[in-house]
Amino acid sequence: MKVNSADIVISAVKPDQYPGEALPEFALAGRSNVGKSSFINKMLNRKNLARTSSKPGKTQTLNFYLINEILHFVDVPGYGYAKVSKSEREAWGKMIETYLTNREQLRAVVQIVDLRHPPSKDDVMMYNFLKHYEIPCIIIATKADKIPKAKWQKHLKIAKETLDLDPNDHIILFSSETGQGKDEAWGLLRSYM
Ligand SMILES: Nc1nc2c(ncn2[C@@H]2O[C@H](COP(=O)(O)OP(=O)(O)OP(=O)(O)O)[C@@H](O)[C@H]2O)c(=O)[nH]1
Ligand SMILES: [Mg+2]
Repeated sequence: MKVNSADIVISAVKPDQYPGEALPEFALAGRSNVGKSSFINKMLNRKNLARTSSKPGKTQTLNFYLINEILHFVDVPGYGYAKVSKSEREAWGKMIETYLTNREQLRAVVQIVDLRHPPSKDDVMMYNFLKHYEIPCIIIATKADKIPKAKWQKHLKIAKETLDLDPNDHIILFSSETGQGKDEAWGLLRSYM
């Protein structure tokens, strides 16, 4: 996919703020600091359009990006971030759940996991949540650049087993550093458009 234009449209916290257009939409999901915003930037060839940080908890709202005037990416706050208050965490959880379970435009969720480690309990919960609501999902195992190539397949297998991945679901090796997996990810996203 050749990205000619990519801009933030709105940072939303509730449904009446979501963009009104009926464009296909893809939302990110994943642990805080796993690399959701970095994934968006890599896919769009933009350095810091989606704000990233080495500290978890950077993304705090639902951030809608319009791409080539034909689709939206939605950046989402990460889960499992211990340093926010319980009430704040609950508010984020509600905001994300409301979005994921009601948004008609949502074509698929891109769930990001860290290839270096087995998926966490929260990752498994998120995956099961998507399955329960029959929301199509694409799993991205990112930060592949951080482990030797010889270990990729072993780690991928652990990720599949830990998530108990549906054989129909795809998991893609990815790196926001090197761009590995980018074409494959676009190919899959296209198939949902
Ligand atoms: N080496 C490497 N670092 C990455 C990769 N993806 C993300 N990072 C780094 O991981 C950190 C977190 O990235 P973000 O994209 O901000 O993570 P996030 O999931 O959006 O985090 P929250 O917004 O807090 O939920 C940053 O320091 C990124 O540079 C990757 O593929 N490889
Ligand atoms: Mg982020």
